[in-house]
Amino acid sequence: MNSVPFVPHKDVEYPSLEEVRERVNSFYNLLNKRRTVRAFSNQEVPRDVIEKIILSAGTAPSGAHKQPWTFCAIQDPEMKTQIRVAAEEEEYENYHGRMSEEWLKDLEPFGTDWKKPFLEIAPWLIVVFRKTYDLDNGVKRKNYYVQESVGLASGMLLTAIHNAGLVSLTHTPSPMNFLTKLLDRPENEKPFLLIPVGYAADDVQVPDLSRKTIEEIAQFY
Ligand code: IYR
Repeated sequence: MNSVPFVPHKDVEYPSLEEVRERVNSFYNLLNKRRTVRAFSNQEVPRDVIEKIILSAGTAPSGAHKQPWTFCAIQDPEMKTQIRVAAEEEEYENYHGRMSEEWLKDLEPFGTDWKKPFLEIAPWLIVVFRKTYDLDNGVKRKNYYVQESVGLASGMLLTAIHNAGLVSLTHTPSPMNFLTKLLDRPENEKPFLLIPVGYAADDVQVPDLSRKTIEEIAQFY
């Protein structure tokens, strides 16, 4: 049997309660400053930074440790233009009939429309793909809890981007299958999220939103 040996977990820590409190506070304060941004600067971000952010996302837990994700990082201007054109074609249809009145009303506070200039302006686009199954020399291998696993990895990707001092947008042009084609991905990969990454534009504005309270989001038993 091809079993994986167990080894001592050397990196386990036993911080004092005081330190635990300090850490939960400072991490919350950091994450609470994250905002989704729709106006990017074209200032470059080097590839090694993006690689480390992707490696951070790749530390996420996954069903049976299958790591069912591929992160496509796009810097090439021509490819970004192709993605913008294809995304705007879909979004035009979404905003002109495919989205319900209720949905359009819910989006009003964000000022979104079918135009997606950030897809060309942001220095990087990261497209997260979920691997519905693995292909092992043409043989199909099952993956488990793919949505959950890729959702976790994407959350960690956004956290790593924010921790780096960069900004991101969780963008979901719909339908997204044009990304499979443009990026030439195999049939076992489905687009999950399209995430522009970079620096915010100098004059960036965000909607004045508040987050739910602990009472609203948690129940203790
Ligand atoms: N995908 C569209 C619409 C959209 C939908 C939701 I839900 C949002 O939170 C934001 C936008 C777009 O990107 O404009």
